[in-house]
Amino acid sequence: MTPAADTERLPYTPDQVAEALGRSWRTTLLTAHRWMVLGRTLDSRMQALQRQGRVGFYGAATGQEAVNVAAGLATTPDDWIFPGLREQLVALVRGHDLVAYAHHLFGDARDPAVGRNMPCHPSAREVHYVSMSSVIGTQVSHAAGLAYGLRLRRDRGVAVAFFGDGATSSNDFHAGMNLAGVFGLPVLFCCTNNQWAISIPVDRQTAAPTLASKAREYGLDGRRVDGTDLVAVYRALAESLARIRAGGPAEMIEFVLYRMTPHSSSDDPGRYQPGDWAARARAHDPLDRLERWLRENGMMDDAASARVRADADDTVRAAIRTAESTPAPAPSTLTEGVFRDSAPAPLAGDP
Ligand SMILES: Cc1ncc(C[n+]2csc(CCOP(=O)(O)OP(=O)(O)O)c2C)c(N)n1
Ligand SMILES: [Mg+2]
Repeated sequence: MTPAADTERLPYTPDQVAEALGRSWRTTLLTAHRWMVLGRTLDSRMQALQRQGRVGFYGAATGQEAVNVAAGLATTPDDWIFPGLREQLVALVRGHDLVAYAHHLFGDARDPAVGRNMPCHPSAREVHYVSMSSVIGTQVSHAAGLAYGLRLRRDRGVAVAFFGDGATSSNDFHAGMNLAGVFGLPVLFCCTNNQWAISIPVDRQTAAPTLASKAREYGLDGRRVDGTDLVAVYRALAESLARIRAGGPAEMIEFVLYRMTPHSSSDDPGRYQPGDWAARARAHDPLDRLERWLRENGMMDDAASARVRADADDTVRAAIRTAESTPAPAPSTLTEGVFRDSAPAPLAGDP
């Protein structure tokens, strides 16, 4: 399976970008750049902290920031996000507080889930960001189910499900796509094809010519988009969301991109990736591509870029400092919200 057309830089004129992003295209690009830098900064800090033993686990989204930021900007508050492992930036762009997310990463007393979930598995009710299910592919059918509810309630929202290339081999992918197709549900399936399911490359995962082609077999529109091109990603998402919001059927977009980090902090890709993978992935870095375009078109210089990076670094470090100095959840919280009474009475005969 070949990736989307390789391009050295975003091949657009400013007029073409304006047409793709609308009247406030300059603000959109600069806002997207700021968020992409924030995501990149958070990933690199958290990976270092995990290595230092300060957080238990981390799954980076490095290389996938264009999709996450564009999704955060193109969706509306009515929409619902069903993430995989790498979409936390979508929640932040939609308004989830970075400090709250840092509390979650440290599993401390102010973590909205009071330390019950693995780090990197947040939920953010206020921005309709549903808790990630670690069971690969299940969010595809969860999203279709919620979309069924939205249809019944005549709600304007669209359910947006994110899942990896590997997830397209799961039972739940089949169940969710089929349900969405049969009932014409308001759901947008976003496949982030980073070309690896841990150690399994995408061409060992499926004999289908593309992942987007799978959608067509369920009667849905399936398109491939270069997931490292912020403009193309934003336009594709905005167009699909508008069609679905207007009553159109579910759609799937396959975003082709490159996993630039290990699968997670528990992985060693040196054992299975070809030696030139890292260099190939770096050549398709979505942040580099956007920043180069901004510089070539007079919208960014060294000073502005350094400022954005310094701001992101300050913001991320401050959030981490706050979370790291927060105590662990009290042991008594273990059963709160789980049982009606604070702890179940021991069974007769228990020691
Ligand atoms: C049902 C199930 N099988 C296996 C796993 C172990 N597992 C965790 S992540 C992963 C690969 C996922 O790959 P992909 O869907 O491409 O997403 P990516 O991690 O690349 O974003 C696997 C097999 C799991 N969590 N759930
Ligand atoms: Mg993958």
